[in-house]
Amino acid sequence: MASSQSYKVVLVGESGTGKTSLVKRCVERQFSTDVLPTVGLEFQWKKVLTGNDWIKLKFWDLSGEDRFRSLMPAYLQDASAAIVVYDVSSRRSWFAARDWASLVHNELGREAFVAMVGNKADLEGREVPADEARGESEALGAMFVETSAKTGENVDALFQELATQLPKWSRSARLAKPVPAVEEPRPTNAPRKRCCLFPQF
Ligand SMILES: Nc1nc2c(ncn2[C@@H]2O[C@H](COP(=O)(O)OP(=O)(O)OP(=O)(O)O)[C@@H](O)[C@H]2O)c(=O)[nH]1
Ligand SMILES: [Mg+2]
Repeated sequence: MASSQSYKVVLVGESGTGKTSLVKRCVERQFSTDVLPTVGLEFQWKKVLTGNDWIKLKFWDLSGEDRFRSLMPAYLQDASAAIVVYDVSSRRSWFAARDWASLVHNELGREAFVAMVGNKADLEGREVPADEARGESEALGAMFVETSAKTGENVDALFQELATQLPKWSRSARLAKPVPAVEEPRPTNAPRKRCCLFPQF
């Protein structure tokens, strides 16, 4: 019988970069221009099939607003991975993303699985060149990918890659043990590894 493991995945990054939209695209297959800013924290989850195993990704989606910053240490506790989101049309959000990655590393250790995600790849007027972000992400030991929650570009690939890498990562790093399903919150809303999909990582 196929096994099942669950992992806590936190989404961080400047407000408005599209964290909630990425989760919504992944879980509900939808995109909305009317999505409201997250107040505090939102939970969602998604089961992803990798090989014979169902991997449950439990998303902790925190508001990017500064007033919620003090929640970060508690929020990051026991996280298996962090998705750090920036907006490719905002250099400021990229600088913020680098700060968020440092904060994640400080809280979870240098071995934390971090994905740097340049969202809104559909927009014209890019301010963050992909090559620059990829290079800096590699230097940070983070996976890198550009996505669009609007068109769906690379969104499934991102979460599929996460589900594929996390079991290997937690086994080898012995960092983030799968969290028992009984502890999971209810959803709201009513050494580095080489990735197969992102060979640059
Ligand atoms: N063009 C485009 N717009 C996007 C994309 N992703 C999100 N948006 C829009 O960006 C705005 C902010 O998206 P959210 O998902 O609320 O951003 P957030 O990071 O969750 O923001 P906070 O909850 O405030 O931290 C919304 O108007 C979305 O419709 C994208 O890939 N492309
Ligand atoms: Mg949000």
